[in-house]
Amino acid sequence: MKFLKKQDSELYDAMYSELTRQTENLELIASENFVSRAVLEAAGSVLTNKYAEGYPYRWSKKTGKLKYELYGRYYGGCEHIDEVEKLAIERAKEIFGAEHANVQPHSGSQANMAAYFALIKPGDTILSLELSHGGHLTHGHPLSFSGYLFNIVSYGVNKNTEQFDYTEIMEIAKNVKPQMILTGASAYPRKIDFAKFREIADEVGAKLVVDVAHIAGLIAANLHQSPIPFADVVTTTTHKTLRGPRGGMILCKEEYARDVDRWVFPGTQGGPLMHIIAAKAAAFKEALTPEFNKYQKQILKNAETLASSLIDREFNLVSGGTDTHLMLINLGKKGESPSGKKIEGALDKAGITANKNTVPFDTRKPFVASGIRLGTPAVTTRGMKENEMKKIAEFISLVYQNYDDEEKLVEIKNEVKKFCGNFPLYEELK
Ligand code: DSN
Repeated sequence: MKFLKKQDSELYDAMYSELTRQTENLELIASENFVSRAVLEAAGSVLTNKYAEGYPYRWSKKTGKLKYELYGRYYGGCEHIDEVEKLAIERAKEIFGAEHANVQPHSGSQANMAAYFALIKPGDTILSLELSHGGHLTHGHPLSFSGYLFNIVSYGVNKNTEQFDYTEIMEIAKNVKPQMILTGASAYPRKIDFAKFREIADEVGAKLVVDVAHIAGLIAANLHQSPIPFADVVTTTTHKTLRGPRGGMILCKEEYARDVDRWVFPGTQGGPLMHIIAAKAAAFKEALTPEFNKYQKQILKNAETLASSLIDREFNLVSGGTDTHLMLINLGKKGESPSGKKIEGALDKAGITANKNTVPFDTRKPFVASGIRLGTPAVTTRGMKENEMKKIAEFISLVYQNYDDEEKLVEIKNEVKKFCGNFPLYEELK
């Protein structure tokens, strides 16, 4: 960052501190990851200079099919940008076996917005997962566009198993008769049966949207059932398990492709972020390699080991464990245990980054919450394996026992820094 350092030391200092934080701390936020240098290069490239409203293709009037050609854009000079977006699209389709991919959504929220608009109308009913049971704000929270524009009815997890009960969800769907059913989650540690959701959607004549933001990498590696054969539209982010730049993407059947495209641009966005689309293309190439497969397998092994080590240390995990990349510690009820907010703060002081999260049937408000969400994608990228997960469980347990002891937390932070030093990250950037 030599130019930035010379021109704007204030900004440089803040950014350099963030690099230090990322390398010295243990990153356990389930939705974060570390991209490769190739992805970083693409994201920080001259492609940020280019406007390219439109698409690198047109829909043929004769055949109704998509045809790559120049002049699908509203700007000149797009001949190279077109190649970049084409690479991203074709690689995305290959990874997921999708009929159509739109790689332009700036984020997962915008991907969701365009997907809903492509399938239903404002005022229609969406049946989606309750936020406090693992859903996402864009799945219907009143403060998000989704809750503002659509009539939202929620399903949750079963009180005993803390997992989906598909018979219960079918009953709710039959009563509600939604126009659209939405599944996928931000904090659900178990696999989701998309075929079951298709059955439910078909029973009530609803469209099915699946938001795979968290588990896209696992799906790409065939370690989780794919929603592609079952969903009308699939949305995702590209930066979580998929390990690309921050951004969104929509995959869909050809019959919805034109509507999806229209609702991304011009429906909800203007110019695509071409540097980010290039970074998506770079990440998608990585996702097509055998190494990526191994990496995803290791994410799961690490999550399993971290979960069982936490259980051995008497932590209570939502649903009793995990079969994905994430888990949720249920700290206990209000008045009987420290809150998620309190433990998140203590972990931060000890150099461990995680986030507070509501647990199903939480007795606290979302900003305080009774849970801590943990994920293994980022630490796995650093090269950590099962033994390190056992050590991480020990760190977490130590923090939990000493959450009010500032001195002890600093001691743990020094240990964490040493531990992370064994797994170099972005060394050449320092
Ligand atoms: N905010 C993301 C997460 O942390 O899970 C979801 O998009």
